Amino acid sequence: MWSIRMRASSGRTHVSGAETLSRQEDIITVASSFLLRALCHKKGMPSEIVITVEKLKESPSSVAPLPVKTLDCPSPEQAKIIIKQLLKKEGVSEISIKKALSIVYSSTTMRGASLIDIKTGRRLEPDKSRGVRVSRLGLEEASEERLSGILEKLGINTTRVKEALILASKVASCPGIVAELCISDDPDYTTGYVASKGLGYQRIPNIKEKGSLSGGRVFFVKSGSNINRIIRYLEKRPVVVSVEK
Ligand code: WAQ
Ligand code: MG
Repeated sequence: MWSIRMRASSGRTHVSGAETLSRQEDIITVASSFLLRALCHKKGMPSEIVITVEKLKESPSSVAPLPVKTLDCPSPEQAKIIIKQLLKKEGVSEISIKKALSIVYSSTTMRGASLIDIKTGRRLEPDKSRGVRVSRLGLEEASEERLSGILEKLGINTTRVKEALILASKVASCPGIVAELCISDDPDYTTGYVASKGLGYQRIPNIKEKGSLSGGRVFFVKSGSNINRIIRYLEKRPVVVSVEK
């Protein structure tokens, strides 16, 4: 198995990124689809595109996809209420929720995710402007059709949903991470989610106003966790999502 990663930027501004795992025979197809994505991004033409193709040193472990649910939500105001309710259920404190909201609703976006202590609201990622980028994640080949089938039934079988669900399923499997909050930084994409092992993947429509440049991800971390270990898992540990028959 190979890890394929893409990052596109314009000066110091991050334009787009993507990562997946691939079999050797699919490297060219996957890498060119990432290149195409970088060249056609809504946020504009990047001035630099980096594609990394790297053979994995360890074989991936597999996790099940989180169960998917789409909530009713008419507005960003309502979305904030829903986010608070869900995160509270997972033991995230008021102050940590506030901090997270200020990050994901800010118009300065990061390339990766912020890590926030569930009690104190403190940010734990070493590089606050970049964040932590989850990498080395993918979908087991035999599960591709099964996952498409599940999402098809829900009317959401898109690359974006698939990639977000795969990411959320890896993140939820990371020891020490309690929950995740995500808003796309794409101005036209207004559905976000809250995810955790217990809550599953809960989609929130109208999480932001159409045209808004804000977006981001926050991973909520159990107090006292070993941060380096968490980052190593998120960035380096190969994980594939596998759907049972
Ligand atoms: N690791 C960590 N953070 C990431 C990663 C990653 N691999 N990829 C993106 N981010 C962060 C980064 O701060 C981006 O600004 C932010 O997340 C949003 O990324 O069910 O499209 O790729 O309908 O714009 C979720 C809902 C869509 C899908 C998420 O995110 C659905 C999306 P985007
Ligand atoms: Mg985006």
